[in-house]
Amino acid sequence: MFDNFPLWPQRASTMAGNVDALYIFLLMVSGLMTLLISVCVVFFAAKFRHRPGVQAEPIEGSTPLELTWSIIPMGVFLVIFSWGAVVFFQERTPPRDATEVYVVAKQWMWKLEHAEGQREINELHVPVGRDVKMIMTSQDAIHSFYVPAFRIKQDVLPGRYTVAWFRATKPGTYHLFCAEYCGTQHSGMIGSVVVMEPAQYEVWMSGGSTGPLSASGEKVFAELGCATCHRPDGQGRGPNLQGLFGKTVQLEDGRTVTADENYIRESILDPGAKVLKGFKPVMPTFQGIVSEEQLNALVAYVKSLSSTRPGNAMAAGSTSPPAKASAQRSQVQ
Ligand code: HEC
Ligand SMILES: [Cu+2]
Repeated sequence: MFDNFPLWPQRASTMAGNVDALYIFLLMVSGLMTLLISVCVVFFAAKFRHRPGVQAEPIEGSTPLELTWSIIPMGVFLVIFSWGAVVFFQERTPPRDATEVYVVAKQWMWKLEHAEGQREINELHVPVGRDVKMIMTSQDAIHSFYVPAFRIKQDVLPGRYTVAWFRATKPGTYHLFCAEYCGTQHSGMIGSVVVMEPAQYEVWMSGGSTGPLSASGEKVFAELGCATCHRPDGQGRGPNLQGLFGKTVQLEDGRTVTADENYIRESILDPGAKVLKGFKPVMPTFQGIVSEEQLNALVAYVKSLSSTRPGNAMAAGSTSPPAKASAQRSQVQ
């Protein structure tokens, strides 16, 4: 409709329509209120203008009037609140079987690595119609992953993972911006998301992979000696990591936590922060030893050992069947 005068960025994800609908509603409510108030200002200014011989009479309040102007706005605000909450939780909750991409932001570029192993810089190739979950962290300052056409924007912080997801609906190339001022060349920290037809995407995927991310993770796991303590038979000094991801974990201090990406990350960088019940805090920290990329690979590997992630078992190639993995885990616990 507004091809020559675009008021909105393109809508290229399943979220875009929802976000825009809410935004248009907000604009309409604000517009109507502005109109109503301006009309009243002009009307009352004319009607109650000063005239000779007429004296203004103060009034002492009116219950019906006050109820009206309290209840109607409250209703409108509650509509905005619940509608906003629904959209917010949709944006916040990645679907379980989404394809995963690990994102490392640094001054001043985006480094992306697909769970299948493809690496990219400032470019993200995705298929149309598939859920894509991004697991993001920063090597330095705070950045923000922003794709206007998908209506997603998520801060990317050093020292932890944040997550965003989308499902692209239209093939094409879309802007990727950093939306958080992150230093002198912040404005140059831009890239693109290339949405492809599934067949095209398969062709793209088949080139230039070094193997699944979880497989590189398995290598790092062996190289750093993780495997000596974390053995699949549970005979090492550390717990068996089979089936860990997504589980509720009992800690030594009585707390329980969910083993998500951030938990695995923290277990590697700061093992003392959350010590598993029944174990001694003997695991050394790997802070400063593993790079963000190696960390992502380790996280992907530990996830691939889990039965709760069907999507990843495939990517791992060499993992044991889900049922076996969780049985092993429950033996150790
Ligand atoms: C010296 C033995 C040792 C080494 C080496 C070691 N760990 Fe550990 N790890 C442990 C112990 C013991 C625990 C349980 C106590 C704790 O939570 O700190 C643990 C806990 C964990 C947990 C949390 C497990 C759970 O079930 O909650 C993860 C994840 C983990 N380690 C990953 C790794 C990775 C990845 C490496 C290699 C980079 C590694 N570990 C190296 C001994 C070790
Ligand atoms: Cu940035």
